[in-house]
Amino acid sequence: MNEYELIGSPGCGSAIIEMALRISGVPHRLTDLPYLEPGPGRDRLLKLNPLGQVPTLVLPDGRVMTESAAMLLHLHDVAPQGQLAPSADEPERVSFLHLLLRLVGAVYPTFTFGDDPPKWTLAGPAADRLHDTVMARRADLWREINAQVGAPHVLGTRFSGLDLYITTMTHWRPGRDWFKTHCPALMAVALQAEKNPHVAAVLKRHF
Ligand SMILES: N[C@@H](CCC(=O)N[C@@H](CS)C(=O)NCC(=O)O)C(=O)O
Repeated sequence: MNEYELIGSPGCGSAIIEMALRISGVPHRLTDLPYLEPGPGRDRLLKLNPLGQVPTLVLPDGRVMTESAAMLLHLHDVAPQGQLAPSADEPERVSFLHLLLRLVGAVYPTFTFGDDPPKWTLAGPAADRLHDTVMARRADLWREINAQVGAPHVLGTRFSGLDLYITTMTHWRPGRDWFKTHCPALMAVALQAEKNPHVAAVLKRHF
């Protein structure tokens, strides 16, 4: 079958890749799963992605990608008309790479380790401490990124896949009221991104 399969779940980071697929006009189908619930869906997901995470992307030739940043860069390779990433000769490329890796390498893991601390440590004071320290780290990271973003897009006048991360992740904890107060530049980027009808349609489906 000559289309991509995006395995995702409502409200998850798969929304970012769903937006990227739509904006780039790449033929795809969506498989939504209750990814944490035992069952045939999770069994299949674990075969494709041993971490059991979404998004997981199955390429038309059957190869599997399990990292959203890699998917974004790949979609830019196959459909550059989507403008998901600045090319190597564009000056915005440096900020793009830096912030993309900051989002997936530093911010995203705060959800992995902070959302359900007893999964990683003993329930009780150790879990409470892990939760509190990870939340503080997340707030520091968002403030740091807020200080680096341009307007109206993360990269200034140029749209990129970074805008898709921001508009999706501002829907996650600590939530949009917190962003409005503490990270107004990020909030402005998120609202600008929503003006794209593909982004708006995906946000409506997920949140
Ligand atoms: N580094 C991955 C992170 C993906 C991720 O953590 N996804 C969440 C859902 S939004 C998940 O699957 N969490 C379950 C888990 O980590 O066990 C990416 O950027 O795609």
